[in-house]
Amino acid sequence: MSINKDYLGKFIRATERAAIGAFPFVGKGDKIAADQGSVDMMRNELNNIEMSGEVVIGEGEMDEAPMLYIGEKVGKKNGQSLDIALDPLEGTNFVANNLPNAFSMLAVCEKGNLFSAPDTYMEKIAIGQNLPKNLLDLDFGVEKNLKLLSEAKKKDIKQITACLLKRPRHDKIVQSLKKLGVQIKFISDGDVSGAISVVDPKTNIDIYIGIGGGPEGVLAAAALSCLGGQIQTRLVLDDEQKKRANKLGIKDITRKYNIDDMIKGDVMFCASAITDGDIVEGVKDLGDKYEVSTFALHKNSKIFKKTKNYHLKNE
Ligand code: VTB
Repeated sequence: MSINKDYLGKFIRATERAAIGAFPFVGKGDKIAADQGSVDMMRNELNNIEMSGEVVIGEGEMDEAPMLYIGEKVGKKNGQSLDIALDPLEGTNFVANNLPNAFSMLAVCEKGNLFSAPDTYMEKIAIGQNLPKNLLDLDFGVEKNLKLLSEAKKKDIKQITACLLKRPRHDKIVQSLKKLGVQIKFISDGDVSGAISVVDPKTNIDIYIGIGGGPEGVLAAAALSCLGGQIQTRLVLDDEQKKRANKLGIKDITRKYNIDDMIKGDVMFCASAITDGDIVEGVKDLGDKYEVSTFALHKNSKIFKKTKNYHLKNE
């Protein structure tokens, strides 16, 4: 089964409206207001879509009562049954501080096909397309993984670029990468676009590695699944989080997830840039309207596109 391709335009509109919702807060230092602006807009749009949608990755759990909580039903309850992972504002710091790479994004699978990762940390290792399936493994360690990648890509290890979040928890990985002579590209936040960069030859990034958010790992997996990339992940949980993971139906908390374990079957992915991004340009204020750019993917219909749409301000 496939997701009806007519949905893609509607999901593009949902991330574009969410990007517009956050746009007035660019550079205003208020992460919470920016997030709320994008959540409100995305929720409105999703509820206009003829689908029986359910949020499986969202803004939090029901008892915290946010909008777009995990389990919230969205849409007009009359179309295809779809599961949605969403992040109306990925990169709240980027918006607050007017830095590049803030996005509104979502991923959609048919009911039951999208891994409902808890909002905890997750180990991740991602590589691009045209490489042997399941080439790398989180348990191999940095050195073996980098050697395997360098052999498979027929590229000297010193020519390999690894992208990772700049965090003290990655000091050991960084040490190993430096020892191997690998080039490092640090990012300060926004590890969905960091992980996706492995499939974009323009970025020159060969591997994404390290610990980031669990929901962000699934969103990255959705995009990579459309584009033939790979990602392996494993949840990183403290005791309280183990209970939450259990609630989401995760029995084996030490399990490693390959991309097909997280994203089954068909998938759509949309990311609209709020501030200028490596993938697409940010929202532009054109006076009476906004110009919004989106990276939109649909696996089964092989649609991989960057689009630009205009939204009247008095809509
Ligand atoms: C990443 C990144 C997010 O959080 O998941 C990161 O994608 C991980 O958390 O944009 P820490 O900041 O605690 O390291 C963000 O940077 C912010 O949600």
